[in-house]
Formats: sequence, C-alpha cells, structure tokens
Amino acid sequence: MSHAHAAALALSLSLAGLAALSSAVACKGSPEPSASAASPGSVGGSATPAPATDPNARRVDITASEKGYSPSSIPAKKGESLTLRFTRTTESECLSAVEFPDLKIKRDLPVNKPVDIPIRAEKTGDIKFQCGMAMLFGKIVVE
Ligand SMILES: [Cu+2]
Repeated sequence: MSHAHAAALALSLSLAGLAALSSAVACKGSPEPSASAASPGSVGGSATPAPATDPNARRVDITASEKGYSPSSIPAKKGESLTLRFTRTTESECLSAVEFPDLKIKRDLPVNKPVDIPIRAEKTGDIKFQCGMAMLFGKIVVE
C-alpha cells in the first residue's frame, strides 16, 4: 500500500516538473525574434539638417523659366560647397517648387524671388533636381 502511494507521488512530481520546464522554455523563446528584428536599420538616411549657408560656398545662379532650368547641368568638385540660387521667372505652376529627391530637399520657388539652397557635393556622381511634378530636370555633376 505504501509502495503504490510513493510511486503515485513520484509520478505527479515528475509531471509537475515537466510542466514547469516546458512553460519556462515557451516564455523564454517568444520575445527573442522580435527583439533582434527591431535593431537593424537604425542608421539609414541623412538626418542631418541642411547646413546654414556656407560663406565659402560657390554661388550658382539658376533660372527656372518655362524652358526649364538654366543652366541645367552644373559641374562641381567633390567636397565642394555650393549655394544654388534658384530664381523662378515664370508664372507656370510647373516650376513652383524645386526638389532634390536624393537629398530629400524640397523648396517652394516664389516668382522672381531668389531662393538659396546650400548643397554639399559629398561624393562623385550626379545630384539631380527637378520640378515638383518631375517634368523638368537639372543636375549637379560632381567630379
Ligand atoms: Cu513641373
């Protein structure tokens, strides 16, 4: 009688132990994948605000007329600071804003009011700009 009793007790103890073990594993396993998925990708994008106009920057006057941007291609040296002075000379709404998609810069261009946009030519290649509707284009060619 006492022998059967002990066996039953041992069985229930080991069952309780198994249950405790499996629930501990389940709790530990769940938070890990979401924690590791959240961490990468925090570096992307240039969150740096546009610098205040650099006094040493080279100024380039660009006219935005119904014919488009003039000049539409601006050569620059790598590392150079530029101030692009856009002047819109047409009532056409097409050119009411200028946008640098790669730099995430967008500025309104009021008619006949020069708008300065500081640009740093950080790497070689083209820095494109365009009207707000992406119909007219220009670029800075960095070498
Ligand atoms: Cu346009």
